[in-house]
Amino acid sequence: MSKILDIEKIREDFPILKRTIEGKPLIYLDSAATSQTPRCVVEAIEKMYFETKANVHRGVHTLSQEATDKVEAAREHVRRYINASSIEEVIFTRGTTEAINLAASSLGDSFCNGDEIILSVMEHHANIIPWQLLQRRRRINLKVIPMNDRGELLLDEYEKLFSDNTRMVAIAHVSNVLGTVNPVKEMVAIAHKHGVPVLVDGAQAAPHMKIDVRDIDADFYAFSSHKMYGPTGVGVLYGKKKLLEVLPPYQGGGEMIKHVSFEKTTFADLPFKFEAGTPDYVDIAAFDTALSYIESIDIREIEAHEQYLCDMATRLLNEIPGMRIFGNAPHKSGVVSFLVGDIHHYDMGLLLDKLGIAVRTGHHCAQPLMTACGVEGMVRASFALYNTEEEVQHFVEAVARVAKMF
Ligand code: 7TS
Repeated sequence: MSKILDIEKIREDFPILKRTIEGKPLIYLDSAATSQTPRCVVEAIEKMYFETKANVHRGVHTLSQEATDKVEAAREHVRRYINASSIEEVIFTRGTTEAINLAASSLGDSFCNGDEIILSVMEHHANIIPWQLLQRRRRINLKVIPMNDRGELLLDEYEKLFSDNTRMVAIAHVSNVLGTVNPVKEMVAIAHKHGVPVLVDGAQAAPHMKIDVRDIDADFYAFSSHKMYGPTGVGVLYGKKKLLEVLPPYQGGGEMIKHVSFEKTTFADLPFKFEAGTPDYVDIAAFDTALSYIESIDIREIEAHEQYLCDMATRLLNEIPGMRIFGNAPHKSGVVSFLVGDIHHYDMGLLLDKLGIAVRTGHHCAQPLMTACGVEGMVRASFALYNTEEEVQHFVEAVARVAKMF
């Protein structure tokens, strides 16, 4: 029995969990796609709209200053949360996808034909396509770290991929499909030995474990608020100050400049150089509340609870005849991806939905990984702090029931 968190009390914070689907209580097992949002975060959004809505970083009037203070307080909170050295290293974006596009686009300016970027086979498309788009501007090559049958990256093979032309490594901290927690600290150390910077895609790590960018020594680290009980439309790109300082801006527009003339424009200091236009300041302010919510529970307890549910789901699912679980690394975060016999993932997802259970089906925006696993899609259950043992039990019974129908 998991005694780690007072789940019933936590569930009270998430009104959506009281919903029914097809007359059945909702069992939400798709938090890796997007997590649900506690009442306090929605209230923070409402309060901002009703009391403090004004554009930020401009205007001397009180509302604008209050709104600016909230955004900058959120930035300081993110800094603390990931243990960055300074707020200049915290850039707000629309999400992980935009954060990686920003990094790839700005870094790409200095890449030359023949340069190489190392990615892994388990990357989400958000950490593949921005680098492929760069290939339109520069004839760079992508090299791919392979994995073993358990879904662990092969570090020996990784080391062999480095050459004099390697300019960048971009890897997921946690796979959104396999749940593998990659040894990013070790992988960063290997890259740094070769003088190569590393971008870590933390979209699936930041909601589940303590992130310390300085301990990992990541050069860039990207994540999304909406997977961390926060609002949609907000993400973060952390970057080491000395690297960000020399990168060109990603987008141009208001608030990212020092001085503009038609002859010559100079850019604002960090982090504003990378934040063109009006940011999603309402949601950034509410992200601050989401981080406080996580801290009020303690990320280590959340991690232990999710680990417990994941282990339980894996053990019970494995008892179902024909079950194939993808990703069996010893160090896994809270997702279980699977197929049963030759039941199409889409059919499984639809039938589970009829039983009130929300899972994700398909290629999970990781088609190269699907190809490596020899499948077109999978069913994925992902866990968050509000899921219960009873839900896992119901979910496994439902999968077994659907399996019997075919
Ligand atoms: N990187 C990883 C590892 C992800 O899992 C995702 C989203 C992203 C990047 C992109 O994040 P976004 O917030 O910019 O969209 N992953 C998923 C998923 O697994 N199911 O839906 C979205």
